[in-house]
Order: sequence, then structure tokens, then C-alpha cells
Amino acid sequence: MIADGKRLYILNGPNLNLLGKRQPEIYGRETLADVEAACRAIAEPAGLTIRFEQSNAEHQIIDWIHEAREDGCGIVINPGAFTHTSVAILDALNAFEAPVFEVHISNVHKRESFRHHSFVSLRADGVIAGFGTQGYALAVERMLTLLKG
Ligand code: CA2
Repeated sequence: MIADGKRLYILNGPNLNLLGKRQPEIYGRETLADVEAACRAIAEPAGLTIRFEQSNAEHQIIDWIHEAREDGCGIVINPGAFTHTSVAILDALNAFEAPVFEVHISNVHKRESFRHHSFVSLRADGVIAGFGTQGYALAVERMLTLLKG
């Protein structure tokens, strides 16, 4: 067991439930269930428990971040479009003390200019963009490295 039994929260924002079902040219063919399985396959053999969630509601994501203050050893978050709009999610993350990694499946910097600014990046300890759904696995690997000290 690592991280004193605390869990790694992997949080996903709006529309990511459609992953693998629409716009494969941007977001690929893997579903969110596939992403969850890939993250678990890395974390669980190393003794790291995952809580993997998705919501289309901003308040729900904020509530999960608050819960992570109690039992989270880190947060990997793809806030979806809330990345570019949500001061409230930034405020919640600022009240969380362990590592935060921001993941984007697409390279947001190659897309429309409104995707170039991220409120979450003002808090994130690391940002991954444009590595497809593999970005989640890379973030979990990095989290394991940090947690193992
Ligand atoms: O590239 C990313 O991961 C994004 O966070 C995805 C968001 C977008 O608003 C951000 O700018 C970048 C959109 C998530 C929508 O996901 C879908 C997946 C499949 C089909 C339709 C939407």
C-alpha cells in the first residue's frame, strides 16, 4: 500500500462520457471505461486505489475535489470545457494540498483560441495535452513516481 491508503481521484468533466462514441478524429476511439481500465491496470498493482468519476455538472466536480481533501493523495483532472471557464473549480483545487495534474486528450493549443487559456493550469503541478487518452496513463505513472518518493 502507498499514500497511507488514500485514493487517487481521476475526475472528468462535461461530455467526456461521449468519449469513443463521437468525434474520434479529435478524441480517439477509446471509451472512458477503457481509460479507467488502463489507469487501474497501472495503479492497482502498485497498491494505489483509484476513484474514477465523470460528471457534466460543475458542482459535482467541486464536491469530489472537496472529498479528495479528506482521502485523496492526488488528483488527475480533465475538466473538459470547464477548463476554460471555471474559477470555481480552480478555487476548489487551490484548497487541495496534494499534487494535481491536468490532462487534455487533444492538444488544446492547436485548437480554437478560447481553448488556449486554462484556469486549472494556474493550480496544476503538471499539464499533459495532445497525447490522446494515453495522457491519463502518463499522469498516473507520474503520480506513482511522486507518491513513492
Ligand atoms: O482535449 C480535451 O481533453 C478537452 O478537455 C476536451 C473537452 C474540450 O472542451 C477541451 O477544450 C479539451 C471536450 C470534451 C468533450 O469530449 C467529447 C468526447 C467525445 C465526443 C464528444 C465530446
